[in-house]
Amino acid sequence: MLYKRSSQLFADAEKVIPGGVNSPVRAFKAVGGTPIFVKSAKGAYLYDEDGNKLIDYINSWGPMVLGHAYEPVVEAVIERAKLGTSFGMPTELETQIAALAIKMVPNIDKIRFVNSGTEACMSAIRLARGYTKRDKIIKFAGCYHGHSDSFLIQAGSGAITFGSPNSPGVTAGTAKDTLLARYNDLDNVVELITANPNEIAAIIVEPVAGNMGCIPPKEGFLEGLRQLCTDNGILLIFDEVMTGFRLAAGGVQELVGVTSDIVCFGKVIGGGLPVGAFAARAEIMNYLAPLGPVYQAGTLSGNPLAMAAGLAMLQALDADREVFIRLKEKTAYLAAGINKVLTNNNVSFTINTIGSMISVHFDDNAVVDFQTAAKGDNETFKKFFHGLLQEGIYIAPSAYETWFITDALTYEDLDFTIQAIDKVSKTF
Ligand code: KE4
Repeated sequence: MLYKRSSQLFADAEKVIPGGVNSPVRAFKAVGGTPIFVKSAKGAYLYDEDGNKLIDYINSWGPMVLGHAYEPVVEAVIERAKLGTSFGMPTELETQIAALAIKMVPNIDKIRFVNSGTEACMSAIRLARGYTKRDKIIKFAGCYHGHSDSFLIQAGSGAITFGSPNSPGVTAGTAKDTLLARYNDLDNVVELITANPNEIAAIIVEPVAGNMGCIPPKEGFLEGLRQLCTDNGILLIFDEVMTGFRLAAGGVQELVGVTSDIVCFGKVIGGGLPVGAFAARAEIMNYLAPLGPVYQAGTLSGNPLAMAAGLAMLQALDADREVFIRLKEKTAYLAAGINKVLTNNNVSFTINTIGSMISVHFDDNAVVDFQTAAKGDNETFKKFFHGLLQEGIYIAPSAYETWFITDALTYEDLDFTIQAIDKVSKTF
């Protein structure tokens, strides 16, 4: 596979865009090399600027759960664009997609649309703080909720000190209100709650973590968070930007039967256009302006094109609930195949998977939190990434990401991928 034109395009991009990309993970910093520039995509395949065809296991980091250029979504956007692209005024479309999301997702009465997952999570935190009149939040090391200041925090030494900024530009004043816990560690959460009585507004969690690779919740973890929040007047926020409308129609709340107080969405809900959303029962959502005192706004929130794409996507998923079973079966088939070939080739690895999310970690140990995810051998991962790329397979350019399976993948694609992994892993 040659990437001559992508390399030239990247050099051009670097002159006018910081790092040549509009989102850092695209720059291949974790794996080396230069990013692939996409010309087009259809179904399970990307077509890059050098004429290469790649099987896509990222699918825009999750949105393309039914494959790229999914006909009903494309048609909906084309037809809607002819009617005007943005008004800054309400449209019936917003009510239609809101009503459908509320039908599909448990325990929500109202939903507010925004333009990204970051905006959804940022707004959910503000709403929780306004509703509870408390300042602090708990998040988990390795969970990513977008680039809002409150989330760009890493643990200070020890488990119950305040967070410290892990990005310049985040103030100490902001960091002090973010407490960091270890994922899948309820005792650690109890420590934080005990050390900060009546001060914690919310616990925000990826109910299935996807930003340290894929890390499912341990048995009882989410149930334990639910009970701790209920007992301590804390709002439980499920960040389902990745998992929403992907792991089940009703997301992880449906999958595991644990309800959050606020749930955040992104990715799939926009059908590939910029949409985020946050939702809750009415007594919480009614705290939002213009009804309540918590301010939140956006010029392009509820944008008609984005709503048309999201509505077409949700309608397709709602009409064919079997898709979630197909996605799970395809992912399980892929996981079994990878397990077989990596075992045969004496590779140290762990595969984490749930529903249509999967990640491969080059370490024998169980990967259950950020600390264990960080033990993966990144040099092997880099060989894995580039080896697969040469075979025409595009996986996440970072060991701390999840692969997103699309229903457009065929079993021939999966077999091709497994054979490529067999070939590449023989070189480790
Ligand atoms: P956006 O602002 O990127 O739409 O969503 C932020 C976000 C929030 N919550 C979760 C669980 C997320 O995974 C994300 C964004 N995911 C990353 C991929 N790990 C987006 C890729 C990127 O940053 O370019």
